[in-house]
Amino acid sequence: MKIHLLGGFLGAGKTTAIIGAAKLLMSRGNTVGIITNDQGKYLVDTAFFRLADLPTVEVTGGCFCCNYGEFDEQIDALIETVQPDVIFAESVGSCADLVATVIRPLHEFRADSEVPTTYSVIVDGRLLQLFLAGEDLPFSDNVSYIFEKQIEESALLVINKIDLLPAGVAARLITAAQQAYPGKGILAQNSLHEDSIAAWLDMLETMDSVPAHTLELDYDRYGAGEGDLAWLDERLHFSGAAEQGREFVISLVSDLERRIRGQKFPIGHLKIEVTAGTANAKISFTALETPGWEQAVPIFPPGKTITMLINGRVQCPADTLQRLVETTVSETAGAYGVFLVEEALDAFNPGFPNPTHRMAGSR
Ligand SMILES: Nc1nc2c(ncn2[C@@H]2O[C@H](COP(=O)(O)OP(=O)(O)O)[C@@H](O)[C@H]2O)c(=O)[nH]1
Ligand SMILES: [Mg+2]
Repeated sequence: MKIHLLGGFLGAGKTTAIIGAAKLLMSRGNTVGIITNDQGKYLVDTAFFRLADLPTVEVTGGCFCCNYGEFDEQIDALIETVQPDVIFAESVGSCADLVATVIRPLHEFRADSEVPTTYSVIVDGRLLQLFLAGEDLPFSDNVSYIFEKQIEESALLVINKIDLLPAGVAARLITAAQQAYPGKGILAQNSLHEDSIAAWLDMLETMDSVPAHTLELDYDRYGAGEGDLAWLDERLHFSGAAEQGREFVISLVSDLERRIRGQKFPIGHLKIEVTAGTANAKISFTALETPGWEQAVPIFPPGKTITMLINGRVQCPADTLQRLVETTVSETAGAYGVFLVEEALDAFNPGFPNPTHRMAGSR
């Protein structure tokens, strides 16, 4: 068995890369299991993996590092249920210091500690380009500090969404990254493309992606950055949208995005999973615009209840985010004459990270 741990900022493409890799490995006859992780209780990523028929367990209510025992139990749960050849574990996008707090404890404490573990840090190529050009990222200084430290920690840096950059810009970015980070493995990737995913998997087979050094991390700044990003998860059911289900969903989601951006609240990640009968969609917004997202929204079968799961990580106070979301939902439901049931709602600014273990290198 192997464990591939993924880190990297919110919206960088971790879930997308895992789905591509899991499908590819399964087509080669491997058994795959997935562990998701986030601050709240109802996770869009888990729903999304399960919709893709991938065996998925989760660690909720905090990151792997602060819930190491739960992470360890979930590895066992996958071993008991699916006996995976490969486990992919996706960490919270605002998390850093995973080598010291997750990988070294895995090697130290697990009976199967000889299990090869890899660590990939995924970065959105467009944000990396801004960062290496010395421009400000669209986040507070403390949040940008987390972004920077995640990259610094990596031994394998995956520059993702390379397809969104013109070829010349992409080539210059790769050169700039190689110059800025000598000694790191650097891979440019399009996680929507099978060949590109295959190249990443080949690299994980052949290179040691776990750094031997320990990241120097100012936990005060890291904790402040975590706290700057409010978490919200909300599960909703809408009935009575009749033929207008698609328009209703598009109207609600665009209003939500417009109002958040209108307030100049930076979006780490805003993910929405919508299902009705057998139709479903995942809509995803990150710091940068997502043109054409409406195309992912199908026509929902009339008469079916539309269930929506919203996960937001937005730089603002949690109560402000909660009010904004609740107002948008109720106003849009009112405008479409849709009957709304709120099943669950939680919003908070995460507390200070307090890892279960922190083990310094060198391995
Ligand atoms: N064009 C393009 N889009 C991508 C790529 N990887 C991820 N995305 C999109 O980026 C958004 C965030 O991806 P996701 O995998 O959820 O990010 P995560 O938060 O790191 O798990 C989604 O809309 C994805 O479809 C890529 O390589 N190319
Ligand atoms: Mg994800």
